[in-house]
Amino acid sequence: MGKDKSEETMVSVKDRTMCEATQQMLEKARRDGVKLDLDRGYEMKPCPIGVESACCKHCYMGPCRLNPRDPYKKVGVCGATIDTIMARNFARNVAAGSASHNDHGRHILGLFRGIIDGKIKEFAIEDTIKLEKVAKSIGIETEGKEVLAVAKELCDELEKTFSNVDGEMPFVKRAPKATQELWRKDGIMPRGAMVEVMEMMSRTHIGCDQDYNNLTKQISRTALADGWGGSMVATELSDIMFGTPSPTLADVNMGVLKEDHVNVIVHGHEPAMFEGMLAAVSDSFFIEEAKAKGAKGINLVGMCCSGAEMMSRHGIPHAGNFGSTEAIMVTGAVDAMVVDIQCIKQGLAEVARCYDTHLITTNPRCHIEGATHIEFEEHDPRKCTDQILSKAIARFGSRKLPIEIPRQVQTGVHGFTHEYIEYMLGGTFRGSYSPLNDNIINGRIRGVAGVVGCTNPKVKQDSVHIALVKELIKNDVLVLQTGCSQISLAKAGLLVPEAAPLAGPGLSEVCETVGMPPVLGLGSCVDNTRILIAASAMVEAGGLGNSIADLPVAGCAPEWMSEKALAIGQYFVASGVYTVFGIGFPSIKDTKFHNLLFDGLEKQGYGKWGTAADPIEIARMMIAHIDKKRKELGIDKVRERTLVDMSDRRELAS
Ligand code: SF4
Ligand code: MSK
Repeated sequence: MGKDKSEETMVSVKDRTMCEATQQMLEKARRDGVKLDLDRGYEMKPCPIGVESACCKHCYMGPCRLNPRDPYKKVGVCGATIDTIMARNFARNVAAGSASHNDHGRHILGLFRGIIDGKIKEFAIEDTIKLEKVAKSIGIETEGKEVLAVAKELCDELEKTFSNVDGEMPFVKRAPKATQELWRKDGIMPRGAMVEVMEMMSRTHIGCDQDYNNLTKQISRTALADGWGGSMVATELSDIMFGTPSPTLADVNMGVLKEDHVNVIVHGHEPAMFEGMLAAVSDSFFIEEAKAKGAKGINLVGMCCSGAEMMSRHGIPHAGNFGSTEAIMVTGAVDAMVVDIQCIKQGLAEVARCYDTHLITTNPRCHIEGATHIEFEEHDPRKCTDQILSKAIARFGSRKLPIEIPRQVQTGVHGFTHEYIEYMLGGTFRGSYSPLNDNIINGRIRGVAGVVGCTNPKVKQDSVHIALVKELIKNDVLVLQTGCSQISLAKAGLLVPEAAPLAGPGLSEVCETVGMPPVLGLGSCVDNTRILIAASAMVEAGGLGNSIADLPVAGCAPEWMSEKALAIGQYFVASGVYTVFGIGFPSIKDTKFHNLLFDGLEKQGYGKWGTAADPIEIARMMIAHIDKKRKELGIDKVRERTLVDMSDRRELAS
């Protein structure tokens, strides 16, 4: 039988992913005649006009296509220029990303309110110390008040994050004063998320805002409403309700599946359903049921951001990131994959069908054709979780397909937070960011980088994350990670203190003294807000300038794919951080809009965007920015003195 065209063009599995477990499953899927996202991504040839954001379909006089090679030659039917078209497209991406995180945050707030009102009894307020700290951070007086009274006040105040139509979002108070002043001066202080997203959508309608400068202001405001709004609400209230993470050992990769157990994977973003599943799997009734079917027990594992959050908080094993969610079902060992919202590929339904796995949607905002829907309700979690477990146990009992579980498992330390960084470096009694700042000022740590975000089948899964982070730590840049990127590096074995020798001499000295890894995992993609708070704490600790834009820090999403990633990138840029995206960026080089994002914003006192595909090039750009900030702060000379190499020493001695 002749090969079909797609088989002829198929590249080696080693070129599709760095992850050996995913390679093994991709190979098996090909043998089984099942197509995975990793191959679909290779075969898809994106529209060359769309990829550069040179087309508009905001009205039906179009769609209008401009020429990315000669972008000012033509305008749309309505007269829209390339700058307007790119700015409006970017604006709607950011609005969608911000809406996703705010929707997540709003539901977490609803759960918090349900607990306070006594309507939800299955969850509780776990971390009262954090409750008090967060309340105080936005000016709520806590002295002499009962826990529930403080919680109620915090809940009412945080409601404004979403519902405000005027004024300022509550959590913006946590940003450095100078950063806040810049936002006020430029009229981009976020009010409420709903109004920002609504205004962004309205301003990008045909015939409304057609000045890329003015559009960019609302783009920043909508993005800030994510980072300092819904995402921060989600992170902080999840910590308060489910416990603030602290470093914990956890296993990562497909080898966490167990052939002799009922395997249940939870994948998505909101922690409530996963927490509900965690409570249900320890019910002796289900353990006995599983045993009656010949299983040794029930094995609950996470994937993607839900997984990263539960791993950070409870040490639950993590089976893989976004690029492995289809591949893992090829093992045949997944008895149920349970999903809630965001980053759930529709392709999972077909792969689940091929491998006789239950794909179960649980959230009213995310149904998938072909999946079973069992709705999760926070006031009665067991109604949903028990049905899921019964299905998974029954599937275990009737497994027909051969099982093949890749062996790879990597143990690492996860669960760092901005609170823990403060404690780890400053100790219990003098917890502060001053020791971190001191190490930056004395040059042992050159700067701090946030490396975050998705994997994307346009590039070899995990490869850019791993090469970039290795290059950064080698150059004494401390790396903070979240989301799927954290899982890439965990699989590569860098989230352990033993990875310290891979770092440059200064960073490895700090890691060895403190006993920390050179790469700190902070959780899921909403937990990028932990990086915002850490950056604000660095400014407050002193010696590194007055605003986030002054800090020797940089960010990167090297294998990004989602609109949420663009919203995150823009809130970092608008907060003052140089942010580099791999894969490509939806704007055309040398256009006015592109130049504003990649240069003009920095001149206005913000961060700026950068883009490059090669990980070493990305690292070089980030390090150059960190060094530029060190020079502006006048701490560049200290570093040169601190990190003398052997030949310098010989020279000094002679
Ligand atoms: Fe074309 Fe203008 Fe309509 Fe966009 S808004 S599709 S550029 S006519
Ligand atoms: S899950 S947004 S693929 S990090 Fe948050 Fe991963 Fe990116 Fe989704």
